[in-house]
Amino acid sequence: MNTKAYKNVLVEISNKIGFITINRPKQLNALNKETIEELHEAFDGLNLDCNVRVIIVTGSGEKAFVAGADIKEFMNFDEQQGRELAAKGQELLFDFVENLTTPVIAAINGFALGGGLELALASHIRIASSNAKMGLPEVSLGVIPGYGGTQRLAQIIGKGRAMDMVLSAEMIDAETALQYGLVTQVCQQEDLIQTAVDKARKLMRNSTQAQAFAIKAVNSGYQKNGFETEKQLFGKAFTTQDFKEGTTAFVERRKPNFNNTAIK
Ligand code: DAK
Repeated sequence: MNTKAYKNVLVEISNKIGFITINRPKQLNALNKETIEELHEAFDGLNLDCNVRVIIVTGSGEKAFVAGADIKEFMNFDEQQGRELAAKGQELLFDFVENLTTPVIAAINGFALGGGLELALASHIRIASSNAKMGLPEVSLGVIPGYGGTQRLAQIIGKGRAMDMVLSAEMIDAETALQYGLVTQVCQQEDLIQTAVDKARKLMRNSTQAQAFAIKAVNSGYQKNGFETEKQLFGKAFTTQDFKEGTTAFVERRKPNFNNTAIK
C-alpha cells in the first residue's frame, strides 16, 4: 500500500484502487484554492499510476462530502477573479476529473453542496450514504454554480429537475437523489466505502482501455458552449450587490436581504 498526504487531501492506494479523501472536516471539507490544486495533483498522480484502476473520492468525517467552495475565501473576489477562478477551477478539477481515463467514483458521505456536488457531478459514478444531502445553494448567495453545475446537473437529471434544484437552492436527500438518477446507489454510511470498493472491483473486471474510450465517447456528446456561458455569468455575478450581501450573510450567520426590486 502506498500513501501520500497533502495538507488538505489524503491519498492512498490499496488493491489497485486509489482513494482520495478531502480532509478539512472542520470546514465541512469546503474547497479552497489550495485544496483544488492538491486535488488536481492527487487525481493526476493516481490517473497516471498504472497500478490504479479506479479512483474513489470522498470527504473526511461523518458530516460532509464537500459543503461547497470555500465561501470565506471567494466572498471578496471581483468579476475578473471570479471568472478566472471559475475557468481555472474547471480546468484543474472539474473538467479534469470528468475527462480522466480512470473511472472515478464519488462516495458521497454527507453534505454535497455547491462546488461539492459539482465535484460529484464531474465524477463518473456517484454513490451516496443515506444521510447525504445534495444541492446547489449558489443563488442563495447571489451567485450561480460556477464549476459546471448548470451544465452537468441538467445532463444527469434532466433540465426540469435541474432548474428546480438550481433556482430553489434546496437540498435533496439521498433517496430523492436516487430517484432522480443523481446517484445510482444508496447505502448506510458505515457501508459507503465498502459499497464503493465493491463497485470498483466490478469495474476492474472490464477492459481499462475500453473504459477510457467509453468515458471519452460518453463525454463527447456533451461538449457544448454552456460551460463558457456559465463562466461568464459566474464572473458577472461577482459584480452584484446581491453577491456581497449573500456571502456576508452566510459569514454573519443571518438570512440575506437581497435587493429583489433591482432591474435584471
Ligand atoms: N465555505 C466555508 N466554510 C464553510 C462552508 C463553505 N462552503 N460550509 C461550512 N463551512 C464552515 C462553517 O462556516 C463552520 O465554520 P465555523 O463557523 O465553525 O468556523 C463549519 O464549516 C461548520 O458549519 P456549520 O456550523 O454551518 O454546520 P451546520 O451543521 O450548522 O450546517 C451546512 C451545515 C452544510 C448546512 C452549512 O454549513 C452550510 O449551509 N454551508 C454552506 C453551504 C453552501 O452555501 N456552500 C457553498 C455553495 S456555493 C467558484 C466556482 C464555484 C463556486 C465558488 C467559486 N469560482 C470559480 C470562484 C461554488 C460555490 C459554492 O459552492
